[in-house]
Amino acid sequence: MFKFLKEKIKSWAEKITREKTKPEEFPEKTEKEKEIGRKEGEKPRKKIIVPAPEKSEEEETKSFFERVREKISKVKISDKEFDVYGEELKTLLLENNVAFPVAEKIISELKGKIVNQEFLKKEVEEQIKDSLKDIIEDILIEPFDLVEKIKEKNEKEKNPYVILFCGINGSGKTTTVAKVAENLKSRGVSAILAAADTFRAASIEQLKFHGDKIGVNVISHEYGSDPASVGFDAIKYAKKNSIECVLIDTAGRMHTAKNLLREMEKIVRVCAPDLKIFIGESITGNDAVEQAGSFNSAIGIDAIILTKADIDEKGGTSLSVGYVVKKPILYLGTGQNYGEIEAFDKKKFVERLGL
Ligand SMILES: Nc1nc2c(ncn2[C@@H]2O[C@H](COP(=O)(O)OP(=O)(O)OP(=O)(O)O)[C@@H](O)[C@H]2O)c(=O)[nH]1
Ligand SMILES: [Mg+2]
Repeated sequence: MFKFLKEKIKSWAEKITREKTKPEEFPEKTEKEKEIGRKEGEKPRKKIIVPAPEKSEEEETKSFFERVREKISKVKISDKEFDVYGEELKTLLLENNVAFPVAEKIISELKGKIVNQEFLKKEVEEQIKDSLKDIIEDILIEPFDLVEKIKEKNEKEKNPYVILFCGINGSGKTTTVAKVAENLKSRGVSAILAAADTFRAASIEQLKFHGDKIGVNVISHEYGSDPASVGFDAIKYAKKNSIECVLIDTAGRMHTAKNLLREMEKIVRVCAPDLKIFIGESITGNDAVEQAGSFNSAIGIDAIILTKADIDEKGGTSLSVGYVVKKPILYLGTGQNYGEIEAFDKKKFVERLGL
């Protein structure tokens, strides 16, 4: 993820320390001067060989300090200098699917943290990395534990916890519903699935196939029936049978299709879900950010799951989508099998960036 970020920071640190070490008042020797060992026009000096005097202990110590002085001496990064690195960083972030406002925020915060601060030369690289790490950890929203939320509601209201999954066509909703249900089951939470995608051909069979595989019941109606009533019936069934969590799968819909978003509003009104999860593909960058924004305006999403993280080499979607809609990423989908879902972890994310 964030290809070349580590390498970039290393090269900046090298430039920053090198440029500050170069003594401006001593211009570089020309090739000829290097060859003859003196300035052009200067008379050659006689070589006088003086035997090296014995060094006292004090002098040894002094030269040792001289040697380390280079390493521990300090540098400051100027405003002008930072602007060059800032531009490079912006390009790198945008190339890695980071949304524009997020890239701008990272750069302005990094500027605030490192410009005109004194750093030890040997620590420049680490300082830049640490600053970026703090900024990125701050941007990411801390996810909550789903099982805790479910148990909380079950205990307080003696009612099932209802989760609605939404997103555009093919983003991975149905697969994720099955993954989450299997994950809940493995953690001792009973679940039921609602086949509220009554629109796409074979969608009900697809969910039933998953339900059979993971051993979780599926409530379904006919194709073409009202998706809100499928969700409603599933909740009724869960209440009657003391099932702790209802997961409602919905039909994929473009975030720009107003009528389909209105249908989504109806499902929300009828089913009153405790959690509305937007499912986006991590490979799509700005598109996922835009989709999350539209679904959020239409129904007010509470959390995000990004699928296909296993085929995402960039990583910028994770950083941008939560920040733009101010909602946490709960899980990353990391493959096509049920077990291939992992709880989103901020620390792990920055580690993967090499920070
Ligand atoms: N590699 C990978 N593939 C995934 C992941 N999640 C889902 N898929 C695949 O993406 C494709 C679409 O998944 P679905 O779950 O059917 O997507 P959907 O959003 O329900 O699709 P519609 O109902 O048609 O809108 C399938 O081939 C899944 O196997 C993931 O985390 N990684
Ligand atoms: Mg589906």
